Amino acid sequence: MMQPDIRTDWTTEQAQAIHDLPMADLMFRAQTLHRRHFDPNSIETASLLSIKTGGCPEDCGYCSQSVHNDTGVKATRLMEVDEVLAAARRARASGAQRFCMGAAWRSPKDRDMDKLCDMVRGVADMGLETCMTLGMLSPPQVARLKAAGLDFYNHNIDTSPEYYRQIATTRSMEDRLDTLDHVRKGGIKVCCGGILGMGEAVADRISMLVTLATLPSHPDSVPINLWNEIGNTPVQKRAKPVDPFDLVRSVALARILMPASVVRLSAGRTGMSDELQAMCFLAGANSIFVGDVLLTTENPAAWKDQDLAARLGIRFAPAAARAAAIAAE
Ligand code: SAM
Ligand code: DTB
Ligand code: SF4
Repeated sequence: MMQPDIRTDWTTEQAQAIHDLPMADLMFRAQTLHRRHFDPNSIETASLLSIKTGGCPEDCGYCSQSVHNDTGVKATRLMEVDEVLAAARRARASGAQRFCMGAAWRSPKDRDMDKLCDMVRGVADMGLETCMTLGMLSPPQVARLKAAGLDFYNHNIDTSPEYYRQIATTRSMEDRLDTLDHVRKGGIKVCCGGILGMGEAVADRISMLVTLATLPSHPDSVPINLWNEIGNTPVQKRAKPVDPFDLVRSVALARILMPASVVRLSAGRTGMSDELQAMCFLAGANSIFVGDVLLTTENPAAWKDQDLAARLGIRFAPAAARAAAIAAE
């Protein structure tokens, strides 16, 4: 059932006005919506595995895995299914609820599809939620992954439509939106967000969130990544530190524009203080990646996340279950 505070007709002006509210008003509004749709003391955990690293033909200016960026990341072949399943088992044992598999491709080759589908089936059989990020997908590829049991597909718009060309040229925002369309129409849940700190203006962050919030339906998950420094990339040259309060404002705006979506505080947590992460959770972030590495960069150690959760009285629990419980109240 569509709920009254779920809107897909947000304007940039409305979003800007919310973003610029005095912090206490912004946080109150975000918290009110957060508590209406989610248990505010629960956080979802996802684990990432790079199933095919480096050697990517795309020129995304932020990425350690692009052949256009001399970052020292070694290209690997697609992992074997049993290696992936062993990693998923370890992730489950360490408490992850979702297992996300990422490949550095412009798009998967049809010859890889059998292996990818076997990975999805194997991970789903372990009782983990499944997510993949493989680049652009055609509708038949979506249908195959859906039939194998893929729950989520991650495909970020990364930045605003206005700033996009500064970040990547081998693909367009329209290409990204097309894949998102295929994924949504194929019945796989959409995970879509972007990166802050690539030298964009605050207006670009607002525009990116409005773009997400005005898709035909809101992404089920919205990853907010903070630029994780990668030397020798075009983005490293233009990157500007994000004012921590502006990060909180972006998280709160994501929560307010897309109240029933899970907002994931994704890359960049190693550079955030505990207090900043706590403010992001108060502003409506309710998911994190757990595990020592993301794809090629560091993530906080498990003990640090467990310690922070304990100090804040946060439980790690799947979002779907608690959203259903709240809807049934
Ligand atoms: N090839 C696939 C694609 O482009 O969709 C998936 C992999 S890609 C690494 C997944 C997302 O991670 C990117 O869309 C971007 O938003 C985020 N990301 C990549 N490098 C990052 C960095 N250095 N800092 C923060 N986020 C980053
Ligand atoms: C997303 O938005 N963030 C994750 C996931 N989707 C695939 C990836 C973050 C990557 C950070 C850079 C790296 O580790 O290479
Ligand atoms: Fe990196 Fe994905 Fe861009 Fe390839 S398509 S360069 S893996 S972000």
